[in-house]
Formats: sequence, structure tokens, C-alpha cells
Amino acid sequence: MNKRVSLIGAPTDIGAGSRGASMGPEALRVANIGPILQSHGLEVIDRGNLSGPANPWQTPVEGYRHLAEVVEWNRLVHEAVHAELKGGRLPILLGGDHCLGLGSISAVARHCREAGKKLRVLWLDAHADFNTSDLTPSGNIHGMPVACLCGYGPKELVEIGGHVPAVSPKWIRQIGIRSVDAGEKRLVHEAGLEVFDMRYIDEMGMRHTMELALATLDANTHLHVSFDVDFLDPDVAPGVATTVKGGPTYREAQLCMEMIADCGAMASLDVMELNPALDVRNATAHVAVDLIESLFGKSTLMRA
Ligand SMILES: [Mn+2]
Repeated sequence: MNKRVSLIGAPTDIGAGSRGASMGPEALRVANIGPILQSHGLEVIDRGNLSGPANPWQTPVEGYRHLAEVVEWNRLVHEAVHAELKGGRLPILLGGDHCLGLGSISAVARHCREAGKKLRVLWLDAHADFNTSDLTPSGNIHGMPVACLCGYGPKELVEIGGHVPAVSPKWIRQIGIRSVDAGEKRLVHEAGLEVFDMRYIDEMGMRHTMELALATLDANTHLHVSFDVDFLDPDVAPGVATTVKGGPTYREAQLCMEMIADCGAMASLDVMELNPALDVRNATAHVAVDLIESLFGKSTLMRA
């Protein structure tokens, strides 16, 4: 794995239905993300925060809330993530709400096209984030990034990476899903997304789930992990606006991260939706950092 890591803060909740994810980057820094990664032998540069438009907190217009601001933020994220990849570094996007997964992953996809690499995206989330303006009840764009990446969405968002669709649904594996709207479910099936929902994890276990999600990676595959903190069970991670009970336990989440580390292919990461306004003494930020350590190969168990 690339040991040259860059932290990019994206302090906004522009795509969310509650305020507060804009404080996520600072909470992760307060939980010592930089020094802790450094202690594992990584060379960490903190690029500071991107500076985008403020959140005007308005109601949706034609099915989208804050579309112009969401486009602007995603453009900033796209350029920042792409620059790090081009410079041979591993970007960690500190969100910010999950609408920014669009800017991040479209940049990764662009880099893969330029570098002749295959792409695999692991989407760790309670939600499929595959809504469209017709399907979403809320208009909150943090529920739409995967659909936009696959070409379903407004032109301004779908075209951000310079290639439509930015990503083939075949490259995506969703893990931990347990809340999908009815219309969204239809579209997920139609697009052919591979989803390991909580029922699957209950029945087959996290180990088997991750074996399948990481199957057929080769030395030329760029693995991107988009980690929405609401992936975790709310007992473990209360500091998120869109908690859904029945998520992976602490140990299941650790195993998930450890198996990703073991495969050695992770080359970019998003850490999204952490909401310090809803957290308890920054505990969720600490859990997130703990899991990120495992993603970078910290061995919690009796292994070398
Ligand atoms: Mn999400």
C-alpha cells in the first residue's frame, strides 16, 4: 500500500438533511488522525480544508437541495483528490457529507482511466445512496452520489469527472446496507449494483462478505473505500445524522477493515458523515480513527 498519505478536509453539510457534518474534518483531527497514521509508518501531509460555498439551508428546487453549491463543492473535491493521485499519493477525504463521494470517486475514476488501472469501489454505508430527484422524498443530494456516479442524475453532477458514467455499476460493492427507499431499490436492481446488505452479513458473516467483495482484485486494481460512518451500528457510532439500527458491530467493522488492509490494494479513502453535533465526547470520531488505523494495517490481534 502507498505510504504517502494526504488528508483533505471538506467541511460542508451541503448535501445533508441535518447540519453538523461540516465539523467532521476537525473532529477527526482532534481525534488525532494525522499523528496516529504517522505512528504506523505513514508519511502524512494534512492539506487543510477546502473552501467552498456556505450552506444556505434552503428547500429543494425541482427535486434537488442546494444543487449549485453541491456542484461547486464536488468540483473542489474532484480537483483536490485528482491532484493527490496524480502526485503519487493516497488521498483521504475527511467529510463532510456523502454527496462529496461523487467528486472523490469521479476523480479516482479519472485517475484510473489515465493510469490504465481497473477500479473497485467499496461503499460502506447503511444506505444505497442511489436516489434520483424523482425518487427521493427529501431532495438531499447525499442520498444520490452512487446514482450520479453511474450516470443517473442532473447533468452538472453526472458530468463532473469528464466521462459519463464516471463509474460502471459493475465496479461497485455496497456493504452494510439496511435502509433503501422503494423506488431506489428498483433502480439499484435495474443498474445491477452488487449489494451485501445486513441480511446477507447476518447469514453469511462479514468474512465471507468481504471475501466476495474483494474477489477478483489484481495487482492492477485501484481499490477505493468510501466509508460512511452510518455504516456502523449506532451503538458504536452515535455521531451521525442518519443512523439506522442493526449495523455491523465494532468487531464486524474491524474485520471488514482488516480484510481490506490485508488485500493491500486500497489507494484512496473517504471518511464521511461524521457529525460532531450529535456525538458524545467525540467518541464516534475516535471509533472512526480506530477503524482507519485498521484499514492501514494496524493489527489489533495476536498477529505480526
Ligand atoms: Mn452515505
